[in-house]
Amino acid sequence: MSLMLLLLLLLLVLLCQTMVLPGLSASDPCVLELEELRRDVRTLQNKLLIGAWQLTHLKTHSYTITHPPPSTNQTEEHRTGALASLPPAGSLIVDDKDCSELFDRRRPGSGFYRIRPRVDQEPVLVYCDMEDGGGWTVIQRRRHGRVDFNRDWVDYRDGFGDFKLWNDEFWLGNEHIHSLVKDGENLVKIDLMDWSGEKTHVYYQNFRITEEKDSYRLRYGVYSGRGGDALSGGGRMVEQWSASLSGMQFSTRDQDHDRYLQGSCAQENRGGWWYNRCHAANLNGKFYRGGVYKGLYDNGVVWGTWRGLWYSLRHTTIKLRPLLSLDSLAGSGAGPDG
Ligand SMILES: [Ca+2]
Repeated sequence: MSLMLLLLLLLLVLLCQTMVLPGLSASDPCVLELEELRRDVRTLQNKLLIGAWQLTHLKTHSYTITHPPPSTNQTEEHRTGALASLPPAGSLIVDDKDCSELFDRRRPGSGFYRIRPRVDQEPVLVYCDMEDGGGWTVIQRRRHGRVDFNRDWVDYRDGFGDFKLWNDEFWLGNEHIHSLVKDGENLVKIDLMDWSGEKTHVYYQNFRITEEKDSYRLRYGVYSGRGGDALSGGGRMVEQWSASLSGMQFSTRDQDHDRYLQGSCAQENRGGWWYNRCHAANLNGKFYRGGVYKGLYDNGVVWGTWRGLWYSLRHTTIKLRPLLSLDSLAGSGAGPDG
């Protein structure tokens, strides 16, 4: 399948170059078809990458999954409801770098744990998602709209929200996120659920943000998943120009680093985010009950490529896991906790 696509792509490149090069424009059917094929090839490459990662992950760890995999007809409430009985926050004082190290060392259940992304900093309390392959450090969660995400720079830098219960909402904090992703390669997974209980997810490889003096600029690699590449604006060039968040700095209502010269994306969209002019994804936006909303601005909890800009999602989770540390961990003698 992928070989056929590659051959077709090659053929089209040759055709474009030999036959229609002189008058070639962006709207030329040949160019459009070529673009579409390129996207297909990229999608296939992404699928292969994620598949390879999952295989490596399973091989390296050779762990048994202690939780049964969630069945597709279960609601999020049913699934995570079981976590309410987990040990309370702060029950473990450890020096694991992130949830992935903790998972490899002890394989505990999902819950709040102290991790220490940097040795020169105090440990920080995070929610570790130990299902879904395990070892995910959760950096953002929306569940019920009780936490206000329309906040200033300092709050987004240091983190805010509640860090106690299984359904608490929070932003881990840009400084902590930076510490987590500054070394090595990370995979980010974004889990989304709409108001009818339907779920989707996306992956981005090599997710990272720069330090505060560069306003936590966002970088990420290849996309994969079912929810669409909303971080990159949704696909077409026009949307990418105005809504791709790759390379964007972080903005809040009191610090405007977006590319929208006439105003502040953070103020209009009610959240802190890596706005461009402004977005096709706004996961820290305003929480609207029921999904569909109206207003002057598309400022809901939005993943544009899945439910559109005028649908505010019910549940969101952004979580991280290192990719390369899997190999190093396998050789580090990380055994059962003594
Ligand atoms: Ca602006």
